[in-house]
Amino acid sequence: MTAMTTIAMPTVKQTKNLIDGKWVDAASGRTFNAYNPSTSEVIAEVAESDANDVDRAVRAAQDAFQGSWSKFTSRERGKLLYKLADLIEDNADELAALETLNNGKPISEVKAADVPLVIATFRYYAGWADKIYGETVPIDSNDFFVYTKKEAVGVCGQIIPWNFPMLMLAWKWGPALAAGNTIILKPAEQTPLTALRIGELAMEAGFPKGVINIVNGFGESAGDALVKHRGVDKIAFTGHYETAQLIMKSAADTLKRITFELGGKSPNVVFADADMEQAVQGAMMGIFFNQGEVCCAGSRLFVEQSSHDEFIEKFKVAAESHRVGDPFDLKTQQGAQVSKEQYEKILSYIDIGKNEAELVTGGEPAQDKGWFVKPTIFAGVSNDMRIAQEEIFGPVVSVIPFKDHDDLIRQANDTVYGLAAAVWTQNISKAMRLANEVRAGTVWVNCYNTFDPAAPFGGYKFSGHGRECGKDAIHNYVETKTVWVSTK
Ligand code: TXE
Repeated sequence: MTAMTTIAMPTVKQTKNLIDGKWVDAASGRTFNAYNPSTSEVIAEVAESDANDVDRAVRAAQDAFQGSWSKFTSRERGKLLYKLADLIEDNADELAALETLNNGKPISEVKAADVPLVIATFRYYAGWADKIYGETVPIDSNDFFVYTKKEAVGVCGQIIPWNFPMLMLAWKWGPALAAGNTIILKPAEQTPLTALRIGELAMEAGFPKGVINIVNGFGESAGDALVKHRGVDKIAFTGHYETAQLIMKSAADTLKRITFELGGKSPNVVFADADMEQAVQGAMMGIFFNQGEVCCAGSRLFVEQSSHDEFIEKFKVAAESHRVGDPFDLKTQQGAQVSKEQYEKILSYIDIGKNEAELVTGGEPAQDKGWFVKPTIFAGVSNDMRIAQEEIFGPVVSVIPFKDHDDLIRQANDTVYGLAAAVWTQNISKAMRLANEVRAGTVWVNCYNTFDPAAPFGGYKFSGHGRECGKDAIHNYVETKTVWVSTK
């Protein structure tokens, strides 16, 4: 590593809550620590919100929804979203460094993937703002003119995770703001810093006070208060399905609209006729991208029996040459896991794996300081093992051999999850048959982890409700109003 290839550490400027256009401490005055996962050092103390802070934010969001924001035309809302995208672009280097500092992911990936996708998402939804409209309805009478309107749902609570802090914010804010809602964001307690910087940029862009509010804090206090608050009309959540189950129960009393983007145990399928080099790279990208902290990670790698041994050999070589280390080094391919809890969770699953299956490579921390885990491959896995069924959310992959298409589909669908799947083959019929039969919200054919704000993303079964991105995400943030006009 040379100084030339390493990016400088950013400074942390904002640690407060954003409520009603002002940066404020938590009402209790309490704070919690934000960490640098690559050193495990504390980098900031952030306002720790409770129900009081959430209540203040909800009132601000209600006032803005009924007042200033309701006066904005759709195109004016779009203009603000374009402006926010421009400001993010102007401050891209700082945001990228802040994301790496607080999340541990490699700066090269933040610059190549996270930041451009965030900007593209805001621009995509800026374009939608004046294209959200209803229909005229041909009912069975000439005595009425009937039409529908699409109206904003209202105050939206958005609870996001720590694996893509900026991108999850953009996926939530973009459609909500385009459709005219107001927002209370609860960033993950592990990674609040980039959300706060984007909050500052949103104020600079000119969003009226109360339209965008950010309350920092923990799920059981700040998150739960948001879910239970009567003034919140909708919750959008990304995280673990067990948390989603709690949220669903807590939201029942107020019958809130809810959408969920949850986890996965996605099958990444390699047929013997695949281009092996390409499939190995696809397997690497599928599981080691973002330290494996990806909801659609290809964590179950199904390999056709006849090419299994050749594949494992090549995959092992590739995993062992994967560069793990300082995320600020531009050459690093895998950084630190986000938190001590996540690091320990991954290591405990590795222990389970060592008892259940055969360790091919990795299986231990990658360095003494910080929360780094070596790229880990288990072979000889059967689909009913815990490492094949439970979401590890780290750089750990289970390789499962399969005999033929029917054997594969049965196993691929034998999971509670249904977020994504991928297939590597040179036979288009095989690929399309799999795409038809797998129960998953996204299917990649000879590619993995490709994203675009225009392409819907979300899950079947325990992987979620509703879709993010694309036109589909707009549906999450609008009510349909039907108007009957008598023409007699
Ligand atoms: O997730 P949580 P955690 C998975 C992954 C990971 C595991 C645990 O397997 O190892 O979940 O991670 C907020 N009411 N994913 O504990 O708890 C919380 O503050 C309201 C997959 O971090 O789901 C944070 O903002 N909110 C995933 C957010 O929910 C609550 C991404 C996510 O936290 C809450 C992250 C409550 N009772 C983890 N409890 C994906 N699908 O991308 C917590 N929160």
